[in-house]
Amino acid sequence: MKRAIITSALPYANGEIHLGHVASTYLPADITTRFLKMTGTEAYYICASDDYGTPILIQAEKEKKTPEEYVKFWNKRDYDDFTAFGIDFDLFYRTSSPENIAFVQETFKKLMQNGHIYEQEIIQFYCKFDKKFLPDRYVIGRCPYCKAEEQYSDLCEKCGRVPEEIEEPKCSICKNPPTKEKTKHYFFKLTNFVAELNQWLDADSHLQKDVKKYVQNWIKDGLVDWDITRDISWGVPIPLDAAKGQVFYGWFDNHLAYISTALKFLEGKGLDGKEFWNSADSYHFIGKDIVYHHYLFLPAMRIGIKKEFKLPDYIPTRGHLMLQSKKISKSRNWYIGLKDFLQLYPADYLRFYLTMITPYSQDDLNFDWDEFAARINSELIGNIGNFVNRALGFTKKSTGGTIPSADILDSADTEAQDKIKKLAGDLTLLMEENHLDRALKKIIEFSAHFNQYFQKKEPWKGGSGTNNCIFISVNAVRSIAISLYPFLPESSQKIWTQLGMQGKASEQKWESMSEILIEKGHALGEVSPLFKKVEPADIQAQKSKLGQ
Ligand code: B3M
Ligand code: ZN
Repeated sequence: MKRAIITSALPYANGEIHLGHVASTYLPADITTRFLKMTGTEAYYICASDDYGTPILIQAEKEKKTPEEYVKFWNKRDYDDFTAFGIDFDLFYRTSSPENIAFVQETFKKLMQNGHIYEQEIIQFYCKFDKKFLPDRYVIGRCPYCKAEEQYSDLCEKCGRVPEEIEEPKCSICKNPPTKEKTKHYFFKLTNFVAELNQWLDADSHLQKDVKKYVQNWIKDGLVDWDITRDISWGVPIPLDAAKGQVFYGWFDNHLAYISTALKFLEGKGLDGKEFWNSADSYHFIGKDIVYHHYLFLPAMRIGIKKEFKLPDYIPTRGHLMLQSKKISKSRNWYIGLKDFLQLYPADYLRFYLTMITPYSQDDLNFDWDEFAARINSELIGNIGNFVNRALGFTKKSTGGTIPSADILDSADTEAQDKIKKLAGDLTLLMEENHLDRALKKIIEFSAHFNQYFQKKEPWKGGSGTNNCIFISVNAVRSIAISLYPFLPESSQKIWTQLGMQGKASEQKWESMSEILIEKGHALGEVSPLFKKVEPADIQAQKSKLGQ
């Protein structure tokens, strides 16, 4: 049996999940996992909250909570929001788990033994008043490039650059100017891996070509070793006597949680975790802002421990979601929380729209309320919902829901049947190549064909082709239910129930969407409209909320 491990970028346990998070990462990963499971692959979707880092510590301090309490809250809230959106993790764990801490510390020791870690004294900002070193966000000041005030020392949110040295630095806690003190840090020797990283990138693989190209350019420009130490209390402790009070930088430990969480899950099932990992296809779904970490840092660390855990096969990388054509920003309150959205519309509406607008590329995407309404109303409801309801509703009305037997097929019937037979093959190719948007568009095309077929056959006139039309249309509805499952799991199951089928849509074999398995004499279940239209007035209300 084929195996697969799927992960998506680990959300910081630091605030609510919004639409920007789900479009490029969690949704495509969820669709892919559901698809793989239906094809008979032993596939597991693994994720965790990313619990460490200075922003989390600072925010916890502001809210007068311990960092443990703070991340526990967000871990649960994020998980609940994902679940409401139909994101079906096999395990959602945390980077602060005992398993991950042990795994990170072991990995560090191995990297050290293998000559990939060195110590170096560096100068760090220090606050005499708070008696603390001040890494990353603990220092604010003026950006040396764009002169924006009140920017973090590790990132200017105005121009997006990482300041070499921030101007007029201040301690973010007490606002006093910091001093500079010496501290000893550990570095990961990324520069040891240039040859092997190039080899990995050059090899024929499933990695996206355009992403590979710019990573290769970064390597050409020269890599720098990574400072993996932070002088703060919140993080995975560096397991050395000489490093008392120091923890790892969050990007050293977080991606290792892909592995440690997978091992926990697999071993919990009584499987040999390492053996499974190394015999599975691995997928890490990410947004394009963390390419550097996933295409350089992550593989280098795995190579550094002698590939005890194999390198990724797929790192599907997608662009950023904009909202009404403007960059999403939590600090400027320009975003839509996932939880809030789901109070307005069903998860499947959002899954449908986001899939349709998210190509397999790094192009940015745009959430637009008017477009959302138009696509749901015309494509999901006007096309798919319409065909399903028409075919099943007509059958109920004309035969009481019992499927008649087909007679001799005319050319329209044969053409329609051929569409059913070809559907699985067409979709499989697209799904395997990660073109989830194109696969969903194929399903819409399929449904559009059947709307036309139904129209052309005019079964309501009760002519000689009526039985064929019902027989073939109901089977096409079955194909739609199966093919939609990875994308719209709830709606797929609704169609399945209305069809009066046994078992669950999720339990069907993917390939079986191309078979004619509903036989004469089969009885449909209760039939009712699947979807409710999106009302223009409601959309206007949402736009007004955004000041539009
Ligand atoms: N926690 C979130 C981000 O930068 C970060 C991802 C970690 S993936 C190992 O998008
Ligand atoms: Zn201070």
